[in-house]
Amino acid sequence: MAGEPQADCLFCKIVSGEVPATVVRETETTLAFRDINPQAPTHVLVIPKAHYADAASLAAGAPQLAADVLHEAGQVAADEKADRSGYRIVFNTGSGAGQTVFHAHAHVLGGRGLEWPPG
Ligand code: DGP
Repeated sequence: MAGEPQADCLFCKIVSGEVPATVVRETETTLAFRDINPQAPTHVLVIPKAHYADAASLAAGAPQLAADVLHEAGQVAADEKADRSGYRIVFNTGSGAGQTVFHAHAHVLGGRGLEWPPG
């Protein structure tokens, strides 16, 4: 059920502590941790602690929580000083767009020049 922990979800396991991660920020509702395969000097994932499969279902099912994730993404960028030169917040949505973990997450990418359009 949306919002409930999923036994087979990697990011739910990071929330519970079963799988370790390098956590950089935490609130009551969100967790931010470094991506295991960084694509930029700053590459942090911000997730809702509650399980939603992707950004759209998060926004539809829990709009305040979606706002919390966006707020924390901005805070991560400020903490990492990525906001000085610009940064990107990315929600890959669906396997065709590169989503591999089906627990909503914002990638916060910064610390280098970022091209447009993305690949
Ligand atoms: P996406 O492809 O948008 O679903 O992004 C999933 C990201 O999750 C990808 O950039 C790699 C990252 N990732 C996968 N497994 C782990 C893990 O065990 N720990 C951490 N910290 N990141 C992970």
